Amino acid sequence: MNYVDRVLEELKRKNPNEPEFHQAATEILNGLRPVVERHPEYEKAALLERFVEPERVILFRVPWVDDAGAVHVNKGYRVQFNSAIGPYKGGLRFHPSVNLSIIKFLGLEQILKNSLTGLPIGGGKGGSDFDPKGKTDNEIMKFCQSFMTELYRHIGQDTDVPAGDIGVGGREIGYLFGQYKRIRDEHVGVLTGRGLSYGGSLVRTEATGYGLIYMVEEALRCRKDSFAGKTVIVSGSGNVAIYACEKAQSLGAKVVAMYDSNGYVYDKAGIKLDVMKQIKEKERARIKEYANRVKGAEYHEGCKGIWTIPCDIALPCATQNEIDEKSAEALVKNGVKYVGEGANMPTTLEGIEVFRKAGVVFLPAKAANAGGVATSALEMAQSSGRLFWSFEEVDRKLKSIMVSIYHNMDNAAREYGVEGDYVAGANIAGFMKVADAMMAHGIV
Ligand code: NDP
Ligand code: 2IT
Repeated sequence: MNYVDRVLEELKRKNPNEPEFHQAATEILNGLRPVVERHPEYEKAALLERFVEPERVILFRVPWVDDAGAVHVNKGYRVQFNSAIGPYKGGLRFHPSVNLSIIKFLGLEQILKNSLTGLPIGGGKGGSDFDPKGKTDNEIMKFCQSFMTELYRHIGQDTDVPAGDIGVGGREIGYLFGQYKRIRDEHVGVLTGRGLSYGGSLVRTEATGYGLIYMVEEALRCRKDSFAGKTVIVSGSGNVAIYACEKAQSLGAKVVAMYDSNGYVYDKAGIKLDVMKQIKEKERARIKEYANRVKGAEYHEGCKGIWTIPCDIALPCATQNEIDEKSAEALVKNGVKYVGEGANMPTTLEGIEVFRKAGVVFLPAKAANAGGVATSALEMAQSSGRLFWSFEEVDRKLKSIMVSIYHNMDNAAREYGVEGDYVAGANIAGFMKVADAMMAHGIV
């Protein structure tokens, strides 16, 4: 049996019941087949076996008391996956679906994503099965304080630097930072996505969505095309989705549909982002509200239908596996030309295959959504240097990072004989730097 197949088989045997982790590992290792063929020394050093095994997994109890005085217990996670090229870096996800498989898939992806940014950050991920929906501000604060009361001992500005992800935004980072500072008595860049008054960076809020659009824009530009006049679907209506929508609209695209986990809105005239921001960012209400407020907009229960709306460009920005084989087929049938993944692993392996066969330009998550973590690394740089860069300066750096990532994955795909296959290209380009560092460090 060849090296990659053997490692994948062993991984599935040693980590049963972790389907998301298996899926991410399969996608990554399949892309690395030509690399390990060219580098037999990797197999001798058991490099892939070490690469897919987290350096450390931390699991902890998070007890908290709600406003009515009832006691709740959630699970807390931090997977410190790989620190070969820098301190562990990656978000925290608060969502009832969170389990070890999901945190490990996200952590594994994060290693290569962070490497692709070209900045010195390793890979990690964490979170909790806590459900922030319907909780009061006080309950969110209580939960965040309890979570940090355990997490603080495992993180540090040169060790592990968490940030946001699903269910963790500016408000949660504020509460987490407040508790860290109180326990450690240190005002340092231990978390990113901080508020601007206490060490945050301009553009971090917009970074993942803007970065996604900068990459798609570069892919369009290289094909002598642009966003102007394109019909776009953006799934989700959270941090990534809102700022992807904003930047796409500013470049002349028409975003016609978005969703939350209950259903989608279809607005043929183009999403009114000020209304969407009011509902989602300010009121934390359901997307259904949009159709009550905007004339001509339709609301449909359930999410899947969004992918049957004709579009030129599809940007899944909500969660894993939101585009399955059927949805991919519907998109292709309706003429989709570009798919840019704002969420992590939003397309199933079968869905990716449908896009590949149809010749859709497919920009995979670890490249396309790297703008968020790249700007987190810029926040870390500003914290260490006690600096504060202007919006324009951070935005310019973000754009140049996204354009470089696009060309690095494009070149890697060419170099390894899989031209145009950006799934393989991103995996290869991200892996080479990590592999080099791991080889230099010896067997650790
Ligand atoms: P938010 O919590 O701000 O928003 C998440 C959005 O996705 C909400 O609209 C939410 O709907 C929807 N959603 C979540 N789960 C589901 C589901 N099971 N089915 C349908 N819709 C769902 O998160 P972000 O915008 O920060 O994250 C979105 C994606 O982008 C994630 O995959 C994340 O890992 C990825 N990402 C985020 C980065 C960041 O900087 N924030 C960086 C790189 C990637 P509802 O409100 O109903 O739950
Ligand atoms: O998936 C991701 O890259 C993030 N959630 C952002 C991580 C970060 O550290 O900014």
